[in-house]
Amino acid sequence: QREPHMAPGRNAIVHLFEWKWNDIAAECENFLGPKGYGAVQVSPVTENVVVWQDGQRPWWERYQPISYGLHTRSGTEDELRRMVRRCNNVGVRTYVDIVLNHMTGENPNAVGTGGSTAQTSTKDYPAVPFHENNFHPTCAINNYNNRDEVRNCELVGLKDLDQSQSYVRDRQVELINKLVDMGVAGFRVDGAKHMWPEDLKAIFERSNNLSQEHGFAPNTRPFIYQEVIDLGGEAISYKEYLGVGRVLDFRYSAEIGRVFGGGDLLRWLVNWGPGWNFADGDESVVFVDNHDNQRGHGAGGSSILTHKRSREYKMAAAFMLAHPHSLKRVMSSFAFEYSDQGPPAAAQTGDLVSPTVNTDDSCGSGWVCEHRWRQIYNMVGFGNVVALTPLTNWWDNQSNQIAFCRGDKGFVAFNNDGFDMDQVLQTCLPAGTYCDVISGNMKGGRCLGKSVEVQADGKARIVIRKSEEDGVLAIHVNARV
Ligand code: AAO
Repeated sequence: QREPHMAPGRNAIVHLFEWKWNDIAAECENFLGPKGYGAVQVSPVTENVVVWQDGQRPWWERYQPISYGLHTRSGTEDELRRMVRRCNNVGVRTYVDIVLNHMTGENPNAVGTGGSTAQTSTKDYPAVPFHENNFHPTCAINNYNNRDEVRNCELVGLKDLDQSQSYVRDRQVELINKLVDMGVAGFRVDGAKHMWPEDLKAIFERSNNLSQEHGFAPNTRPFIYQEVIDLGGEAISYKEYLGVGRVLDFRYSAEIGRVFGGGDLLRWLVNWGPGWNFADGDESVVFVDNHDNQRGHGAGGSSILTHKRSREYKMAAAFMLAHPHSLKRVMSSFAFEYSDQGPPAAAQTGDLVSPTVNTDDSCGSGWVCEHRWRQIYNMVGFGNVVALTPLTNWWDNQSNQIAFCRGDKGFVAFNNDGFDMDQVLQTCLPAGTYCDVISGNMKGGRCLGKSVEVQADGKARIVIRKSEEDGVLAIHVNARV
């Protein structure tokens, strides 16, 4: 089901990777709601096996369910329930990252975040319960050109559930419905490529309608977006999954990183969208980076831009959010030095540490919080102002300076050349003085960044110097001086 069910006027998802439920609830009220975010994707909610490795707990333990209880490092079931309600109350939807493909990997002493245990060598998970006969026989995925192997064997040794069994489906439908009844609006389906699309369809078709008690319209179905890594050249195509819901578009992530990382001229973005071999906008969810490819897992390799290359990253994120193509997801990370490194946590217990907030709205205590960077949250706001308007008046200098209008609501320009941009361009906006929301906020009617004077004919002098902190300028009708 492809409709995201966001509140009116909201359009972007943010992934608060590894955040605690209580902190997300507060973030919905203090920041996501006020800044116009439409939904939060949360880390897996199901109880997972605890993994200690090199004196710390890797982030990826969350992707190894040991039961369908809802007690994780992010908090208890009650805390999750309260979070979903508090976020819905301020117009922010919750999408749950759901791990249906598998349970844990091999683990001689498997104990979960809620105290459940499992006998992994015999595929015995008494807390669900799942037993050996609920799993596919053991075999490894080596060949992505063999669709049966990809779907019936084990992804990196994770015990592979057989979703064709009605018993397995029943347990998974129960999990989904428990979450939907809590007010959850959608699901990011982990490892969808490793399950048969007809099984996923059968499972999600049995989900309850979204909860009217939580403010959803009658007969509305949960939003589904699936992780199907398809860069081309493998047996499985993302198209097989469109009957279930949207797919995460990994080609988009790889290409936006390649272009803004300097691998191509910005002028070629003129036909950004299906012309670049992407899924259609209403079939996909797009992103600059995700929790895997920002650290070398999954797909995309070295072309992926992350917060570590902040200037290029902000330009790519601004372009994604300014452009009409598809539904956008913003990544919000914790700082890391190596790929297995877990989120900020207490050394002895592994309990998660909450993010702190600095006076400039950015985060501390080891959290990066890209979603709190002015250049990013103001472009989420820009996207809300220009929603549904077409892209018009494309301009470029045949190199790395580009600009375009979104109807008569917004205008954006980018300079990725090694020299200043200084041009008189058509902005499509009514005459007036506008505040560039990239270089500063509007505060008390004053613009703290650069101002742009739009003339009666809609033209304005647009300047982005190469020495500036950011290579973007964005103005819209809701930020007039
Ligand atoms: C951990 C340990 C393992 C251990 C295992 C079990 O790291 O050593 O064996 O536990 O004890 C995450 C981590 C894993 C972790 C796992 C469980 O990333 O390291 O394993 O939790 O704790 C494939 C899947 C895709 C998956 C991705 C990581 O298709 O679904 O691998 N992503 C999701 C989650 C992810 C999570 C899981 C799934 C599991 O987002 O966080 O894993 O729940 C090709 C295929 C892709 C495939 C990649 C990587 O990609 O197309 O489908 O992704 O290979 O194997 C070019 C190609 C591109 C290719 C890529 C990489 O870019 O164009 O197609 O190269 O070769």
